Amino acid sequence: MEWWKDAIIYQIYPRSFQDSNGDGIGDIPGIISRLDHLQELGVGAVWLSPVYKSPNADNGYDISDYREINPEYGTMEDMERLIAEAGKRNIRIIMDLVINHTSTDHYWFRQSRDKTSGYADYYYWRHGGPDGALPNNWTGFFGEDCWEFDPERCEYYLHLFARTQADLNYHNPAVLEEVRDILRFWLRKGVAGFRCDVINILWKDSLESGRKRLALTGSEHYLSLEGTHRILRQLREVLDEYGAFAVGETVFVSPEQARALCREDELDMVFSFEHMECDQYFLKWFKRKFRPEAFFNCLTKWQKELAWNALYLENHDQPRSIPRFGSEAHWKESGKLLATLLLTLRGTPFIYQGQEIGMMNFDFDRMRQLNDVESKNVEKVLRRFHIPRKLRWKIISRTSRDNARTPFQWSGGEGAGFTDGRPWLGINRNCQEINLASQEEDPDSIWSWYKDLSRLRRENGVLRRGSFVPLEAGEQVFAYRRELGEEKWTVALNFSDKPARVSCRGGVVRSNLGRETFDGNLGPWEAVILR
Ligand code: TEU
Ligand code: CA
Repeated sequence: MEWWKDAIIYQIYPRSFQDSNGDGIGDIPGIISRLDHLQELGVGAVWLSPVYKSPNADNGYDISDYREINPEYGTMEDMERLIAEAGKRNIRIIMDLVINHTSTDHYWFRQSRDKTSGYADYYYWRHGGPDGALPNNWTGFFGEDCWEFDPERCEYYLHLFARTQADLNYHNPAVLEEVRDILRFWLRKGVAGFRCDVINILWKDSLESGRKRLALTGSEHYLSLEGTHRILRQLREVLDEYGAFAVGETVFVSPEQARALCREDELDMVFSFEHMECDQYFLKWFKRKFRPEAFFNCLTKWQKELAWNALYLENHDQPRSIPRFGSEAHWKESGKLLATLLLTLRGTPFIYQGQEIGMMNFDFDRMRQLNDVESKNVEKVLRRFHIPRKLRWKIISRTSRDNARTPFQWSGGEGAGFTDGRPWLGINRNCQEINLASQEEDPDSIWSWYKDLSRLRRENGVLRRGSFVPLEAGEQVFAYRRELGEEKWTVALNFSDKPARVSCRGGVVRSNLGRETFDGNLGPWEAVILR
């Protein structure tokens, strides 16, 4: 039963969602206290970013025990209560499965430092070359080397991410068995499935040096290889024992590679990244002016080339979408326009916490306010290239993942209703203007629009299951139709500060400018849904 084709899924970054015990860190009891908010939004599932035991080098994406809850977030009883309380509201829980790597605090890694232990080759250990050369020339995702020397074992271990995130070696069959057991452990607890972290890089076909690249040298040895498909098929066997769901986070996939991953015997859907690259040059750190037409053409390509898409504009790795794809000057209209895009395309929409109230990028002004390991590592690289401090800050601040990780703004008061303690990451001072409480009573708010469109989608199969028919993808306007049987709905979105004209017509179902009839004229940042 493909419940995930009818549901809207909400992503929670637990550290920043709701603190319940005043330590300034979001936690599971806090999430439970906010389930009515999610029910009101009409979500069918929550993707919970990692809550497992972790030293927090990468805020939980460095796991030291897959079967223990990080005490900062609560207890296993809290987790079981969350699953139960969500279930009472028909909200499924999806766990974040991070199995490309573990923390170097993990028992397996600590044991593997001893060459004679049964865990010796759970990871990739290699000797360096002569005169201290690293085992190969690969470069990592966080801008640093991929090899760290361990003085105990006197060898290097591979880490494509932070140095305390050691890559697991799937050439060792014991590793996959351990992972299958971890899936069963959580499926037996009643979770509905998993969001699979960087799942298309699990299999490394060799550790040979690769062709020099500007980023990710060596990625031809692990990106979307056949070995990864073999692993996914063995994970799917366990998922099928429980009728469970899996969405893959698949970096750099093409539609063709995505199709090869989205199959009965592998993943249900994948997050692609291409539409998130329309405001950058070769790397996300080198921003360029957002190009709406490229964005529309990319979305159209993926709508046509994939039977089913995971739809997203924000997550815990991406800056906020209104300043990026919309307009700060037209904050409310463009926030609603982006919501309309997300909730009327074909696929499963993912709403990231705070997106439903139009939260914006952080208001920090210096590096020491940041937490994100990726931002800190990249800043070190820029420093090595003698980039001056002001320019370093400009490059980092526009792209840093911390933009999406500032605490949820529930209300305008001290602590924004997130905490009455000292928050682990700064709360945006705009919480006076942007917060849920001030929007709940306002029928014209971004929050009200998300709720309304969520219901519109729930009540109209054409939005959930209809086909996608492209109409216009120009400098300003993106227009498309959704068709199911006799139902033909048109969506027209003006991604610009200037009025626009479109040829499509119809009765107005919704307009974010409150228009009652439609004559083909779209105001700045106007979104219309026509029938
Ligand atoms: O992200 C994988 C990843 O490649 C992103 O970090 C990407 O490089 C970039 O940040 C977005 O363009 C996953 C998790 O989502 C991320 O939070 C983790 O840091 C990473 O894997 C390691 O687990
Ligand atoms: Ca807390």
